[in-house]
Amino acid sequence: MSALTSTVIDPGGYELPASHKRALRWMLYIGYAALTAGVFHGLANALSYAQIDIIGTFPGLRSYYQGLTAHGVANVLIFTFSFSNGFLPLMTARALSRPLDGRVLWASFATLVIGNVLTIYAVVSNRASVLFTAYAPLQAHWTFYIGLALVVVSTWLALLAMLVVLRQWRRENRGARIPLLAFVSVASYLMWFLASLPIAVSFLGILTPWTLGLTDKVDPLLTRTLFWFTGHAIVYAWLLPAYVSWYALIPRQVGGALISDSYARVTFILFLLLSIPTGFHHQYTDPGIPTGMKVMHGVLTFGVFFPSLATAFSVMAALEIGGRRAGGRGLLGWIRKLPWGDPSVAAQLLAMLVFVLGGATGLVNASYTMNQFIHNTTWVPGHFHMTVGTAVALTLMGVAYWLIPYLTGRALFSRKMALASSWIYTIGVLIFARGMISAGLEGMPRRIFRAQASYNNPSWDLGGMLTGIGGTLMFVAVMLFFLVVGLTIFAGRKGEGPADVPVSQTLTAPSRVGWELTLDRLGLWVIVAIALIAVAYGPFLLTYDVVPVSGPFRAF
Ligand code: HAS
Repeated sequence: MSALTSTVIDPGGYELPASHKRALRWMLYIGYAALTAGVFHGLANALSYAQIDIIGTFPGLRSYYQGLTAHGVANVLIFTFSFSNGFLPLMTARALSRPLDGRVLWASFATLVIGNVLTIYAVVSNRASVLFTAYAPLQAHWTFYIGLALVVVSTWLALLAMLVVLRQWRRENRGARIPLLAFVSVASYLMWFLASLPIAVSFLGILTPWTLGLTDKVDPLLTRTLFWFTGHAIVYAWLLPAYVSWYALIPRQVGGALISDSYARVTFILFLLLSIPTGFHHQYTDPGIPTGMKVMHGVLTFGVFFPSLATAFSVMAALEIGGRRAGGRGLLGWIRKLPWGDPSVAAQLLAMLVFVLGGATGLVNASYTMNQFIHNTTWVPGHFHMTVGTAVALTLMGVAYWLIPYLTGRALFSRKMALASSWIYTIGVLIFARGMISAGLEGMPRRIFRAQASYNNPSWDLGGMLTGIGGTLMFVAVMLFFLVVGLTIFAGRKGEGPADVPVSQTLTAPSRVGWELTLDRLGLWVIVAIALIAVAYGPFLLTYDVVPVSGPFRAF
């Protein structure tokens, strides 16, 4: 029990300059606005599986695929990265108690805005109905590729802002360990930086010249491969900001403590190393990729499963400490003692619980043979609505319940409404995913406009109906969330926001000697990550014969 009380406490109290807070706040607002805009299309897609067509009620919307593109781009690309651009630099500056470089921060903001405007133009004008998985042969307008490339550049600028402040801090604190909150924030975006290079090459070097008519034909398999090189790691770029909260904030919010500083660092280093060399598991069914390469990526996918498993143990232990400190007894009595009435905590606990199911379905996807059954069925959206759609989205909603009050200085408008939103969302996603998963096992294809499909199968009816019901509940929950955030910004009681970021305590201080010092050598880990990527992708890319066979298709 004494171990549960001896904790390393963050000194706290650093206040960011007001103009930095403003830039970070606006990036978060863009993210949460994208979440809200995207779920309107999400509702339409979910209802279409229940054979209810509301797509016609969207003014200016020309096809199901235009709506599906808008949903994917807004919810998994704009929401997640706008949030991270605001959240990760904020956490870094706060942990290092130093201001960010204001010019880089505002440059990141400006690039994000311009990228968004171009992307929205392309999607809204139906010039880019290529879905969020943008590769050949479907072709989009140049504004789509340049717009998304600029969003990526904005994330690089956010990373630069973090690296600059980290370098300054290291110069002034030679030999000191990087505070954990800063370490995990920087490691998250370092991984994403490496992962995002191929998609930038594909969008700017291959697809933009193609859409501008500078080249006639492109190689679809090459653009798919470059997309999935980035495209699997992207899911961890979405996940890691949520993990930053689960490791470095939630333990404090529940009155617990992180069990081990090094354990957390090792987990993030494993993500840096293993998130990227796994992309072929999205291409198990693609011809033209040697089976040996697919198997290697399959094995590494089981490798990247491990740090999430480790996270489950570590986060659970931190929660248990909190629950026991609050008087929880017995094997599971501590769970009831967690602060379920705190909407920020409740949202994130529910997100974790749903992620257990999301992770389990990921294992099925990753298995080379089982993947053949579920690939391109609704099983896959069932999986990813429990991962990015809940583990990430619900966590980021939970974070908003303290972060928006912290940045605006206004009290959360309604705890009850916020709590209701999280519970409705969780119930909704469980019904939704149950529908998608079971219908997927019956072979219902994903990405079909079932409301008007000329082929159908009665065995999909139950799954389709559950998808529609669950999706409607998720929509209602996000509307409630939007209301709470909007009312907090405009009508929350002034001067009542939290004074500080809830930085976790750790049971033991980071070691100042021995092998653990190596953990902080982020440059070294980046080099190891590059070496692993070279092993996993090098043989394929170096021997691949590029065959530009595909002209442009604008199908919808
Ligand atoms: Fe995935 C497809 C494999 C995780 C997202 N995935 C997708 C797609 C998306 C996506 C968007 O191998 C579709 C892309 C498309 O449009 O085609 N995925 C995995 C595996 C994992 C995994 C092995 N995926 C994610 C995450 C995502 C995400 C995370 C978003 C953020 N996925 C695949 C594969 C495919 C795929 C194949 C291709 C399928 C195909 O054929 O098309 C693993 O990383 C999962 C590990 C997770 C765990 C769970 C740990 C649980 C934790 C919670 C602990 C709970 C606590 C609760 C502490 C091991 C950490 C305590 C609370 C109390 C109250 C006590």
